[in-house]
Amino acid sequence: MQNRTFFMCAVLIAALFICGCVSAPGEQTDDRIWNLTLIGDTEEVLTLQELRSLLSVEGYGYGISTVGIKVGPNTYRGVLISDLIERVGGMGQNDLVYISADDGYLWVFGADQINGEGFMTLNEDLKEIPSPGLSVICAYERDGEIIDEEWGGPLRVIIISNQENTIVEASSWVKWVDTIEVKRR
Ligand SMILES: Nc1nc2c(c(=O)[nH]1)N[C@H]1C(S)=C(S)[C@@H](COP(=O)(O)O)O[C@H]1N2
Ligand SMILES: [Mo]
Repeated sequence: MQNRTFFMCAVLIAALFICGCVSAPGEQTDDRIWNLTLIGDTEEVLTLQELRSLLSVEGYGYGISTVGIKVGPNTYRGVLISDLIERVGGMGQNDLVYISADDGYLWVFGADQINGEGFMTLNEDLKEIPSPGLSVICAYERDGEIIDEEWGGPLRVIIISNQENTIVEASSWVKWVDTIEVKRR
């Protein structure tokens, strides 16, 4: 009888692994269904899984909301917005990039910002400091974990820095990103 119970448990655990309900430690799974639409000279729709297969970058994200609440620092991983834009024809110096979400939120970035320039950066005492290397990414991982919906996941715009203690304004950190569009001017 004991043998039989043990056997049934082993079969159950094996079945859970096979159906993906249990994953091996350190393995990232994110089976959420999400589409990211890129619009430029051409159009492309990427699934979450396709986005995660692209070349990614990592950095520190430390934001401050308009009401003065600091969030971070955390590490974020994602794909450079500039790389995504290249896939649909790139952008000129005068073009703008509209990044939006289904809740109606929209943030407009200039070409310099897409390349990490022209953002205000602050130190821990909220004094303005010269900007270190910044990048604007479409993030899908925060501190090595998938980004939950409450935090703006599965995809959120994050301005990342190579320095842990650099604070940027978080109003451009669009949550639940679903469309990135290049507007020619
Ligand atoms: N989709 C979406 N993204 C958004 C917003 C929003 O209303 N909708 N608010 C923005 C503003 S103004 C700020 S300050 C931060 C707030 O981030 P938090 O909600 O994680 O604190 O998210 C930004 N991203
Ligand atoms: Mo805000």
